[in-house]
Amino acid sequence: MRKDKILIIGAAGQIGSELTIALRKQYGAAQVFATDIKMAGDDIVQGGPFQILDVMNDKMLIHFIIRHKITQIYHLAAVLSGNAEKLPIQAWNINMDSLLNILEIARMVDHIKKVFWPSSIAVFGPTTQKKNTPQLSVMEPTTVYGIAKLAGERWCEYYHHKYGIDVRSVRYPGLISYKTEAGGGTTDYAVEIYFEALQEEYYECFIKKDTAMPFLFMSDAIDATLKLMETPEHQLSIHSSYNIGGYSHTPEDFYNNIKKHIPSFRIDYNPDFRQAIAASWPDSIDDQLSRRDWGYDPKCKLEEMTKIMLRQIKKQLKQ
Ligand code: AKB
Repeated sequence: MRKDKILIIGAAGQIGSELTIALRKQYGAAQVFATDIKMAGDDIVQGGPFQILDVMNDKMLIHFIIRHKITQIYHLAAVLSGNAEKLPIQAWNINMDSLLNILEIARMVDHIKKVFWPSSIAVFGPTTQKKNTPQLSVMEPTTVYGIAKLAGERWCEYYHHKYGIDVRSVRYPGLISYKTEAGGGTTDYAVEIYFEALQEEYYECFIKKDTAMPFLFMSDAIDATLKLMETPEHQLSIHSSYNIGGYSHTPEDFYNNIKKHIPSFRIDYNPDFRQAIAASWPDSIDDQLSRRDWGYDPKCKLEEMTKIMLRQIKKQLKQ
């Protein structure tokens, strides 16, 4: 078993709740310290060390990291795009200050070897090439979440160049998962639609039917994250954040796919403020650098994903 000791911040969230389980399998449960500002699910709390921890409290954070001799940090806590638009300054403060807390601690504490921090397709904006968006591109995000992610990427690269911090990141597209419902994002409709299809056989979608965005199933997102973190540092050419694509879909694609399994499923489109956010993001992503540098290779396409989502949510609803 490896000696790494891993801290996960945001272990109760959409990514954290699945990444914690995957990391515990890989490193051993006792080595992975799951934390969040709120209580996590039973499998996280009972499957290994869990503690309530606020990433904004830098004194408690550094104390925790030194006491447990943490060597890797996964900082997943964030206010997502939709919620951030409602409280822009608070969202900026939380998203930026928490990252800077982690980067500063990584600079000061010798035993921290690696940091993972997620960026997002939200770093792009309406002036970016929409289809097959390149790694290096025009970046003029129009959301507070996107502005913070772009600034965060710059800080990660700055800490890498100036202090040699090994911080790694990917620009996640919309993530689709059944375990924890997404919270406050623009791509959340693609999770909600499955829950509503099974519970109500009806969904009112807040994005227009033909607006495309890139999506990735959670198992591929977890796989990508672990792969990037395992790659020898000298193979990495990007120290801000890597583009990772997935599969480009519209709400209508999800609807038509679900309808194959639930013929009575109905949908209405009632776009809200998140439509403008979705319209400003890329349709699809060029991820050739991720494929070349660390072997990114997503597998789960829409048909397969729909089968898994419906099967797993049905199981959950019965419990
Ligand atoms: C959101 O919709 O805010 C997130 C993201 C794409 O970063 N899922």
